[in-house]
Amino acid sequence: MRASIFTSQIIGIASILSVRAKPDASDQFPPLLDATLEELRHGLDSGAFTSVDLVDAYLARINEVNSALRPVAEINPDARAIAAQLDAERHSGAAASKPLHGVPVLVKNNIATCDFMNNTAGSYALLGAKVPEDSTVVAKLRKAGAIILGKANLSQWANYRSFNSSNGWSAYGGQTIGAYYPGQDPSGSSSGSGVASSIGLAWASLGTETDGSILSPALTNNLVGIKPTVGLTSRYLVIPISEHQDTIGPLARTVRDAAHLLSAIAGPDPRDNYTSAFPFRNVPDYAKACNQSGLKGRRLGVPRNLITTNGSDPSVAAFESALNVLREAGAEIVDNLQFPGMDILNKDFPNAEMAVLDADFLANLPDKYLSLLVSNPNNITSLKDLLAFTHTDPKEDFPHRDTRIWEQILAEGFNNTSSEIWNNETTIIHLAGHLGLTGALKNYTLDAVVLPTAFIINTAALLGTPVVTVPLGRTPDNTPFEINEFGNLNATGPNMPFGIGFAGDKWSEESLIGMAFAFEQRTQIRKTIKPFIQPQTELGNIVHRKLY
Ligand SMILES: *[C@@H]1O[C@H](CO)[C@@H](O)[C@H](O)[C@H]1NC(C)=O
Ligand SMILES: *[C@@H]1O[C@H](CO)[C@@H](O)[C@H](O)[C@H]1NC(C)=O
Ligand SMILES: *[C@@H]1O[C@H](CO)[C@@H](O)[C@H](O)[C@H]1NC(C)=O
Ligand SMILES: *[C@@H]1O[C@H](CO)[C@@H](O)[C@H](O)[C@H]1NC(C)=O
Ligand SMILES: *[C@@H]1O[C@H](CO)[C@@H](O)[C@H](O)[C@H]1NC(C)=O
Ligand SMILES: *[C@@H]1O[C@H](CO)[C@@H](O)[C@H](O)[C@H]1NC(C)=O
Ligand SMILES: *[C@@H]1O[C@H](CO)[C@@H](O)[C@H](O)[C@H]1NC(C)=O
Ligand SMILES: *[C@@H]1O[C@H](CO)[C@@H](O)[C@H](O)[C@H]1NC(C)=O
Ligand SMILES: *[C@@H]1O[C@H](CO)[C@@H](O)[C@H](O)[C@H]1NC(C)=O
Ligand SMILES: *[C@@H]1O[C@H](CO)[C@@H](O)[C@H](O)[C@H]1NC(C)=O
Ligand SMILES: *[C@@H]1O[C@H](CO)[C@@H](O)[C@H](O)[C@H]1NC(C)=O
Ligand SMILES: CC(=O)N[C@H]1CO[C@H](CO)[C@@H](O)[C@@H]1O
Repeated sequence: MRASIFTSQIIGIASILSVRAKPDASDQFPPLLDATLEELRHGLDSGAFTSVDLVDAYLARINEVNSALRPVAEINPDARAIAAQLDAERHSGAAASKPLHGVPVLVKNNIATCDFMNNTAGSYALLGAKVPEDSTVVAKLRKAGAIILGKANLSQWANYRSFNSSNGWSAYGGQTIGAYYPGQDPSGSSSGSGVASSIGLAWASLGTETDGSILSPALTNNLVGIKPTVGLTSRYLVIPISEHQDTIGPLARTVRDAAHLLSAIAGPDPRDNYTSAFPFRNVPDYAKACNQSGLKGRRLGVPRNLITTNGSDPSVAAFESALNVLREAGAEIVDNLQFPGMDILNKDFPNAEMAVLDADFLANLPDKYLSLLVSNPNNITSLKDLLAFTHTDPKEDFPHRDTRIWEQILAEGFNNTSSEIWNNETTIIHLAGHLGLTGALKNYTLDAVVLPTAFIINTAALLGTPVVTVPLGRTPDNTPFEINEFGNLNATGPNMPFGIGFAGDKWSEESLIGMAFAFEQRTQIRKTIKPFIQPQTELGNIVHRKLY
């Protein structure tokens, strides 16, 4: 941690200067733990600070905590130069049309950037490999004016390697740890994106989800997360697991900020054919959906059989109170629904999802990523190559962390054109859809379903449908801590955040964001939950140091 005496000396000296220079400048330094896009843009546009200041402040904050928490795997060596260029552009008036102009963002380390940063999914196998261009979502971020500050650590291979690893660990980035309790399991696989956004190491971050990897770290790290409809955001040059389920989305501190980030990355892309189903003429301005009345007149279903825990689970207790908030905001709660298909799926077809993911990974990893590399120093062109590399390089921590998912895939030998896989897909759509989410939305004319987020993740993953999660509460101070299965993190304990999830049909993000916003504005739970560790550097320290 930064030495606090040093910080306070700088504040002490500089605040005198700032009073002389610009009486209200310090009012324009939003605390970086919570700073919103609106606050950052206001400070940048009014000249209270520059994008270079902002990059310097975030880099200092990362340096303060990264050895303890490991959320960041790489820093963009160009970040400061890009910020300087954007500062110059702002002076020439070009910033107005770019919604994220000069604002630093982190991206998960499976989303490729065509610059000096590596894209490795946390493995040494891909270190030094080069992509032909930016991933589509990163190209869009740059077009919107964002600064790619660095790469966020993740559960290695987005958690598609081992049956016995830990959330947030990768060979390349080390073990990510959550900021709300000593040794907190950060959840995964977008672990670094979650921890970094939660304590203000950037404005916001991108994660990816196949089954829970945005929503779970978002709820665990006291954040808003949007898991978009599969096909709303392009997967081009993002290291895949499954074309059926992968999607890229924001982890941010407010619904409005997450909405801004979603609009920046959404839209059709000829290089990802799932985006050809994009139904809108233009990319929606999702921030416009943030409406205090977003819950008014909405019909929200509660599929009780998905809550597979009892009433003493604090997230369930908080959810019961939240239902009253939703009612008071004008929503109609259609309670005691069932998704019978999810019980059948869990009981009779427990391996259906993994059969599809396995077949997809085998086909998609080489075709949609490895074969596109323009430089591939370790000659990794197939899952077989990757397995061999991982078994021989000691940094990959094998066999302490196994490779059983890959061994299973290669032993099964099903590819994505096998009829068995097609049968699994149709079974999933029938059970999770017709006898689950899509059936209930239709049968009861619902706008969405609502649950403690953890319980809706799987249904939405199977169907490729969207979910927005918002902070709902935290575990009480007297919660006993419990070690995770791998034995290196606290899986439960006091002060661990959880969320409420709004789930709807494909392409219903605007409506879900409206509901999430209306809930967030009425409850403002994020700010009541405090991290036990956070960096101390603020914009004032950076700006004032320069004045001095
Ligand atoms: C990317 O990896 C190479 C090693 O192959 C390393 O030299 C370089 O510093 C890495 N880039 C960044 C931005 O860390
Ligand atoms: C879990 O929390 C306990 C109590 O705060 C702490 O002593 C312990 O070091 C933590 N465990 C890990 C693995 O960090
Ligand atoms: C994309 O291509 C796959 C495989 O050819 C196909 O199954 C899928 O339906 C296509 N998606 C769209 C939205 O066209
Ligand atoms: C918010 O929603 C209400 C009710 O649907 C609508 O009348 C109002 O115009 C909306 N406000 C904004 C700012 O979009
Ligand atoms: C209820 O859930 C809590 C928290 O998950 C757990 O500690 C407790 O053992 C459960 N009780 C029963 C009766 O299942
Ligand atoms: C199978 O995977 C290949 C390689 O990514 C892809 O081109 C093809 O469209 C996929 N087919 C199906 C039916 O998913
Ligand atoms: C990769 O392949 C190239 C060309 O065949 C070869 O020169 C190089 O030694 C290989 N690298 C590794 C690490 O096997
Ligand atoms: C993980 O699995 C491997 C292979 O099954 C085993 O050798 C290793 O001991 C396991 N590690 C842990 C920490 O359980
Ligand atoms: C897929 O598997 C079938 C047999 O299961 C085989 O005939 C076919 O060639 C395989 N296709 C690819 C692209 O590997
Ligand atoms: C799912 O795929 C597996 C192969 O991984 C196959 O054995 C099984 O029959 C399939 N299940 C269904 C419901 O088709
Ligand atoms: C919706 O209605 C259909 C037809 O009555 C029924 O088969 C299905 O189970 C219902 N789905 C849900 C989730 O209620
Ligand atoms: C930017 C940064 O701090 N990267 C670190 C991430 O974690 C690995 C493993 O602990 C370090 O080697 C990197 O320096």
